[in-house]
Amino acid sequence: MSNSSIFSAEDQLYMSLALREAARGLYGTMPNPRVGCVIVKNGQIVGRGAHLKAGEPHAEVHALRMAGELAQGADVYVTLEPCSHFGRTPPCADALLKAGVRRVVAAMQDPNPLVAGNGLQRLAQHGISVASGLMEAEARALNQGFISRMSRQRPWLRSKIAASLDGRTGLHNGESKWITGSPARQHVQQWRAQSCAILTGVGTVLADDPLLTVRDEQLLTARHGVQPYRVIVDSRLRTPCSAAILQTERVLIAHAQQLPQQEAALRASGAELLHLPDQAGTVDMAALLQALAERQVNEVLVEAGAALNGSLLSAGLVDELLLYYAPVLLGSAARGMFAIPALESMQQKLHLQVLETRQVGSDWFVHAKPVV
Ligand code: AOF
Ligand code: ZN
Repeated sequence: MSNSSIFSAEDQLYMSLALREAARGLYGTMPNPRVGCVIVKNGQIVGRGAHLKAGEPHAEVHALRMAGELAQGADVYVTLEPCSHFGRTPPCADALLKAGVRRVVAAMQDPNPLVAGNGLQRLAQHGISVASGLMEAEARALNQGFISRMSRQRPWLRSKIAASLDGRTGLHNGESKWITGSPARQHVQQWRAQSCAILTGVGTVLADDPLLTVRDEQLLTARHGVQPYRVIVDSRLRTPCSAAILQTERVLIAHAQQLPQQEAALRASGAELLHLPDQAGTVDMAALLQALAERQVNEVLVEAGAALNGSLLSAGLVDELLLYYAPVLLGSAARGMFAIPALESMQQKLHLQVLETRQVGSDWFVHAKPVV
């Protein structure tokens, strides 16, 4: 393959359009990656397409259909290496060969071990000019969850926290509605909508009785009407069968202790139970994430209290922090953001890289990631 120096300004332009196509799948392609494709012939765009839903055609197939005969001798820009395997759909590499394209430029190799370079290799073996790595960072950013599942066997995990400016998430008595305003809460709907699962703790279920669903109709339609899994970390099975969340579908309860009666009652209330290894009296978080990856969960949004956020952070399992700060103060008797063991030296402080800060309504959004 090749490095970026061989790419022209036109290549950049067409790949950026392919990335824009790919973004159309932000809410709908899971568990598949978001992929876009643009086909260019004699300086004209003759085909474009996006993968929109698992089981439906891949981006290249949509773009080839649009291009028809014009695909012969054309250049193809695709945000992920064309697939070479028979999955729910036949290989895109074969469709491109059949269409007689001249050149294929991919933004990145497919991390799926079933493909992993084979798609581009197959094209090259048939005399097609291939290149990879154009706008790779942008392409990876669209599919961090899929890449994480394929390469680390665990989902990409974001912790969302709404806090006061003094870093408090609720009063000492648990009251927390509402700290941030409705624009911030609408913003969170988008993070929920692009996630395969929302993770919370039983403490939050007991205190707030939340649903953790995607409520925005447009976003839910973009997800083909399917709610994300809601996963409750509940080591000792304290979730009451009357919890509102059990009135919804796709609820998983991750537990460590085995309590056959409660298990049966919760199953009868519609939940699916995931029995996981016990780690110091609570569910082993790494095992939970692995179990979610096995269910093809790419992106997890954590909406939980200090205990769960703290244990995920301490275990090094938090990939991003979505922090919404309201311009209010709750005082030091109120609840904090991360329950972690006391630090004994400033050298132990946890460093963050801030990716973005922005005002959302009257609140402040800080997008950060732990520095590992
Ligand atoms: C592409 N173009 O637009 C996408 C690709 O089960 P299937 O047939 O839908 O295959 C899913 C796999 O195909 C997925 O895991 C990833 O490796 C690749 N996705 N490939 O050429 C696309 N969405
Ligand atoms: Zn494909």
